[in-house]
Amino acid sequence: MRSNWVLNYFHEVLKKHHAGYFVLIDPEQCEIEKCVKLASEIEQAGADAILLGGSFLTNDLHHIAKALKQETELPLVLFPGDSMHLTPHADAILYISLISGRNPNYLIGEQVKAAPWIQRYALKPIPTGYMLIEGGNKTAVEFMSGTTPIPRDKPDIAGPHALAAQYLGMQMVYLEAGSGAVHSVPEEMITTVKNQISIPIIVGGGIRTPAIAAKKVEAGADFIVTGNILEENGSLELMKAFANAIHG
Ligand code: 1GP
Repeated sequence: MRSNWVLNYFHEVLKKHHAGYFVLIDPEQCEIEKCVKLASEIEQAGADAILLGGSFLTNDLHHIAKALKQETELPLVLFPGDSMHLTPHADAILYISLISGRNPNYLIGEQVKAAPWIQRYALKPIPTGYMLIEGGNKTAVEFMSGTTPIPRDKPDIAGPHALAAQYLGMQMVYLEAGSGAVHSVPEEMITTVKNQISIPIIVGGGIRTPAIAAKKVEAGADFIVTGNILEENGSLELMKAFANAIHG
């Protein structure tokens, strides 16, 4: 039995719905009143958790996380760009290692700097193999991490990366095309990865319609993340449509 209640909750979501829906709030784009309203709508829409994070941060994460937490019962999960993106006002953290890259700072450096703070803040760490997949444009995470994404037509390269994550003991794999990607992660790659691992797969980046989200789930995605599309067009109806498409 896992002692991490957020990870347990994710597995309960998968038992109940087969696939889950995370909505990403980028604190850098967050005007507090708008974000608090969005958090409440995310819950009403039937999403399963809120991810909070981005590649670059100059806003006050403590203030934003505290306000979001007061508004919603959903788990608030940090999705950090680096070891400075931490706050005690969240429930958990995707403890990501950028395994598609070969930059030691994002493989282990930031994780070491963050570890004592995660302990101090009593955040539940969710060890996650983070894989950047070419999405048709240069994304913030590619630039900030100085790593090369896996080519989108090379599922045979993605598969062993995901398997290595599982063998290293990671609890999830995140296939990331990057926020605002022109092309989302190809279904063929999702299926190839799915066939090689048994830990849940998160897929995000450039997913703009519920129909596309449903295709990713059909291909093998366990959790779908949307960010930009809601920040741009944030609407309860659209989020409901995503939640329904993903939950089937
Ligand atoms: C980015 O996967 C997330 O890390 C979400 O991407 O903003 O393109 O939906 P979008």
